[in-house]
Parts: sequence; structure tokens; C-alpha cells
Amino acid sequence: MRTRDFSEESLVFGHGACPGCAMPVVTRNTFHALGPDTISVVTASCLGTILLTYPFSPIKISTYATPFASAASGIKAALDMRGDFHTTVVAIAGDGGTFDIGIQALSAAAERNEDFIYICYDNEAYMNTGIQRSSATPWGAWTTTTPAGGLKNQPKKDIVEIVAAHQVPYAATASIAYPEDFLRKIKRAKDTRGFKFIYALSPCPVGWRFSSENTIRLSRLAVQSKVFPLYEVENGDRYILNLEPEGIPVKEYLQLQGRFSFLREGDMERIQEAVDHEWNRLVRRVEMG
Ligand SMILES: Cc1ncc(C[n+]2csc(CCOP(=O)(O)OP(=O)(O)O)c2C)c(N)n1
Ligand SMILES: [Mg+2]
Repeated sequence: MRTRDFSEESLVFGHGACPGCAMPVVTRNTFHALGPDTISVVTASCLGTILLTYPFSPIKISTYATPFASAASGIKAALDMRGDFHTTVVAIAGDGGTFDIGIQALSAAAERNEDFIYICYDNEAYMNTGIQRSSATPWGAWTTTTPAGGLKNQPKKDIVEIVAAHQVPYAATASIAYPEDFLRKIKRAKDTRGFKFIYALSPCPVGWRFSSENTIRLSRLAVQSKVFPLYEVENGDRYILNLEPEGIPVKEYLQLQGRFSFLREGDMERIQEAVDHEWNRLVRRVEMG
């Protein structure tokens, strides 16, 4: 069996993430692609909890724990003033920190075209504080604040569209089930000047109620069922589709997750229609580009 050489990784074993959590894979791939000349900025989240547990840490690069409203802009400005134009600055935040609490700082940095990379790992709820719904939680999902009988009744925000509308040089979706595509996108973001946004789906066995060996399977199903298409947006208007999904019924993705076990009759079809609708919108944008 081939084992990965951890001497080249910046996120190593010993972190406290739950078994099957996708977030450390998102983070390790990101650090791997960026290399050691990197400073990261992490918001309060599950990621903050597993990376920044003083006096122990599973990471080898400088990382700042920040309140939600902060972004990486200040660190980048400080590096510029010191004449350091080579160090990459990356902000990593969850969906709550991105879609809700930090959206003002995100929008402001995107509008100023600040030269750093923003990674959002989306586990579709406030997981660290106990699985509360966020504006990234999908329609029909159970969370502790959208319990059975009062399931989430709003669609998910389209965060890539929101960021792309700022006409930033580069925005892309990424999946840990497609690591080559993932690493390529991070490297491309590193080599692009200005604001870069990478949006990665991050299945959470605890919050989504699935068995921990299914993380990669669910990540792949999300892409292949068109729930989470892999695409890039250049300068806010040139859309590139990276993979043609097989079009697997969305039911196959949903039924592996206990959080969707309270759906009523007809709900699966309704979700399928919404996924098809969003997919067609994306295809139109790709064709226009
Ligand atoms: C200003 C502020 N509000 C609320 C909190 C409490 N808090 C800590 S982690 C967290 C959840 C963040 O959710 P998300 O960004 O989705 O990350 P996840 O925990 O799901 O990884 C919250 C609300 C905080 N630390 N600071
Ligand atoms: Mg979250």
C-alpha cells in the first residue's frame, strides 16, 4: 500500500476533527497546493477548533484565528508594507462565516479586489455550535433549528454568483472527490493576482447524519447528481464547466443522509426540479461565455 509522505504536508495527523469530516481534507489539499510560504487566516468554526488548540497544533504554517468580521486584507497589507510580495495569504472559513456572519467583510475584500485567496468549506450549517441552520443549509434539511415539522423552507444562497457579481478575477467550486481538479484550482488561484474565491463542499457525518466512510462517496454523488457542479468563473462573466455530470438522480445523494429523512411525499421530486433548474441556469451561463 502506498502511504502519503506527511513530511511534505502542512496539516498533519493529530487534529481533532470527527472521523469522516471533509474539512481537514479540504484544508490539507489547500496547504499542500500553496506550499510553506503561506499565511492562513481562520474564522471561528470547526476548523478553528481543530487547528488552533493551544498549546498543540497540527499545522506547520502561521495561522491567525480571527473574529468573523476580520478578513485577510490587513495581513496582506502588512506584508506589502514589508516588501514581501511572495507570501500567499489564504482565508479559510465555514459557510456560516461566509454566507452569513462574514459576508460584509467578504464583499468588501472582493469589491476592493484584495490580493488573497478565500476558501469557503461548506458543511451547510453552523456545525461547531451544534448544527444550527445557516443560509447555506439546503431546502428540506433537518438541523437543530429546523427540526422535523419545521424543516428548512428556504433555498440555499448562491454564494458563487454573489462573489462573481463583484467581477473578481477568479471564482471556482471544488470537491475533495476530484483532487487533481481541486489542486489545480488552488494553484491557479495562487498564480492569479487579486481576489480569488474557492468554494468547496464539505460533507459532515455528524450534522448530515451519514456513516463516516461515505464522505468521498457523497462528495462524488453531489457532483454527479448536479447538486454541486464543478466550474470556474473568470472576471465574473466567463463560465467554464470542468466536468460533465452523469446526471445521477438527486435521490441517491439525499437518501444516504439522515438529515433528509423527514422529507414528505413529493419533496424529493421538488428538490430534483430545483437542482435541474439551477443546472440549466449554469449551462446557459457557460454557453454565453
Ligand atoms: C462574532 C461571533 N459570533 C458567534 C460565534 C460563535 N460561533 C463559533 S463557531 C460558530 C459556527 C460557525 O459556523 P461555520 O462558519 O459554518 O463553521 P462550522 O462550525 O460549520 O465549521 C459560531 C456561530 C463567535 N465565535 N463569534
Ligand atoms: Mg458550517
